[in-house]
Amino acid sequence: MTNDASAGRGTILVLNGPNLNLLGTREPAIYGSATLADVEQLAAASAERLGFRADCIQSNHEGDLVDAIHEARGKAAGIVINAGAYTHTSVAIRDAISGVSIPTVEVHISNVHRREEFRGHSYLSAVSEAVIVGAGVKGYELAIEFLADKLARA
Ligand code: CA2
Repeated sequence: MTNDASAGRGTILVLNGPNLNLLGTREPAIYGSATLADVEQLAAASAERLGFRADCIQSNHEGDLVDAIHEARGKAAGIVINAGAYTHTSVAIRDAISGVSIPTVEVHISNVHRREEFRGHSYLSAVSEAVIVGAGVKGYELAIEFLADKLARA
């Protein structure tokens, strides 16, 4: 979903990875009750409030996420990414983030450090400006606020 209402300060790409299309349908104790559409609306409203446009993309495919990051070059001022399980496996997404030099914030809805040990390692954290975990879907709003603040100071 793209929100075209306000693009004064540019676009923030909001990327969601595998299985996040199932948000709100199962596992509410871990991920809450908000749906992906709710998350994208929250991101669009947060971006618009701060003078940006949110370009929201969800894919279950690693290469699609890599392509979306590449396509952000010259278009997006910042990236918010919840790469889902690819967080813990994907050197390709890490290299894409590092290759485009766009300030990126990694978001996880759940507190990955309170869960299985494998979720405690992220390939993306070292190439991200900030990491927000365990704040629920509010994490997307916090990430956009962080990027807006950072871009205002750049
Ligand atoms: O906490 C997060 O945001 C995660 O990125 C979510 C991923 C998980 O693999 C990461 O370790 C942490 C999984 C998203 C799956 O979302 C579902 C939502 C409802 C029902 C089933 C899956």
